Amino acid sequence: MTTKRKKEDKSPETEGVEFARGPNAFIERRRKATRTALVCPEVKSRQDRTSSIEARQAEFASLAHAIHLDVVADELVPVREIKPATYIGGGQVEALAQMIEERDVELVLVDASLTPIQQRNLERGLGAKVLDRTALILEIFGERAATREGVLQVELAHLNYQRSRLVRSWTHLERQRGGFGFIGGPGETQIEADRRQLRERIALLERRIDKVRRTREQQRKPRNAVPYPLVALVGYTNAGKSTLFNRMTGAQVMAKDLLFATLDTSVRKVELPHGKEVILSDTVGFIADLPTDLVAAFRATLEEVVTADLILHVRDVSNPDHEAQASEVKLVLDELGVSSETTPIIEVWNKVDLLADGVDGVMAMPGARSGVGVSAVTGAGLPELAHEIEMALAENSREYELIVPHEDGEGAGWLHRNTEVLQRVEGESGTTFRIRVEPRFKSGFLERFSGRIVAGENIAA
Ligand SMILES: Nc1nc2c(ncn2[C@@H]2O[C@H](COP(=O)(O)OP(=O)(O)OP(=O)(O)O)[C@@H](O)[C@H]2O)c(=O)[nH]1
Ligand SMILES: [Mg+2]
Repeated sequence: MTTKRKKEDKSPETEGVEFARGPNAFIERRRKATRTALVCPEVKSRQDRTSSIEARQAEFASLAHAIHLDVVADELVPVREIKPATYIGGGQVEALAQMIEERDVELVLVDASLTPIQQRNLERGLGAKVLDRTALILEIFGERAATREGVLQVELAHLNYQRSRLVRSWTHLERQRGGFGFIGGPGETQIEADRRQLRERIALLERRIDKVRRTREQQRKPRNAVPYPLVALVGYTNAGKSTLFNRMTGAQVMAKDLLFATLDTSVRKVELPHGKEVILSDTVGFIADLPTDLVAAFRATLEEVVTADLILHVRDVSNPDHEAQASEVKLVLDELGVSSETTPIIEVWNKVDLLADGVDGVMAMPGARSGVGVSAVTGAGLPELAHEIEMALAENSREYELIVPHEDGEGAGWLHRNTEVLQRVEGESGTTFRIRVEPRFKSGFLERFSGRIVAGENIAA
């Protein structure tokens, strides 16, 4: 890991507060990797999953590897009916407990969302620490977060997760959880004290995030004000967003065969073949069952996605499960209030080099007609992608002609800052501008200039 969280932070807003003390790690970091067992419950009664159990099991293993655990067992457990007390059946708990004892397992990761009661009962029954999928994802995010805002957001999500779990009586495990108030003995009073401390810390974090965000927004303004269209890469984790971003911009964002390699947003200016310049942004990847808290926490970081003029949905079509992954991405976009109704979306079918028939093979896949087949690694299909981007932007940006009176210097300034000025002709009554407006500036433009538009769309408006 290249980006380690800073131990000390001496900026005014954090002075006197020690960052590293927050309860933002569930798993102790030791020199020797934790001996871990993975448990993938295969729930028979659940029909909502489109992905195959094998794909899901492989993904869960990748998640565990993303934080360098020593995986000594990987069990598929059929579940006919979810047990309120232990999630899996009693006999299965016993069988697992025996395996855990034999292999000296310290940590059990369950690919499900466990209730606090299930978690506690499983810990008792298995004799090892138990974490669910949400906790594992939080753990990865906690390790990856590099920017101040990222660190704060992840800690906040962590605390909210813990708060919902403060119903248990703390057992021997509290030693392992370390730091911050979980040290005292179990019992009602301790839980109350923990709860109060959590509440206070959450409030503190929220205030601090708010502050960081305001600073960031001020810094962001100049960039947002550039009249270039904003193009955002989104997609399932490991789909190849960063590789494509690097390929298109010549940047050096970390791209790795690692889930959640990217947590923070990068932006770069790119010139398209016909000279049009756009701002391209690379963001955090999505995953099935992304904790809602985290989606909410990363809303601000995902602002590029929310305000984008165009979205490139990157799909790893070499993954047999890419249909299900695409549906998960759409669910998260939904949560962010983004859909093809609000923003044009181009599907980028990536990694065609791994398919036997390359781009042709991809085009034969069901649903591929709406997408562009590319390989971020070999560069195949990238000229076509650039063309599609140009087309989509041309279709969605609008040209207008309007007259701005000479005395309205501020109006002319606004046009120069927020639109692309294609032509400018000085006349007697004022300056005639021919401009192009990107969708995200359109309402501001119409509000300000609707009475002066002489040609273009919505003249009547
Ligand atoms: N063969 C092949 N591999 C690719 C292609 N694009 C990306 N990869 C590989 O896929 C892995 C993941 O790529 P990234 O660019 O890090 O993926 P990402 O979508 O940014 O992933 P996160 O940041 O984790 O969400 C890396 O090992 C890349 O080398 C491609 O077109 N072909
Ligand atoms: Mg990435």
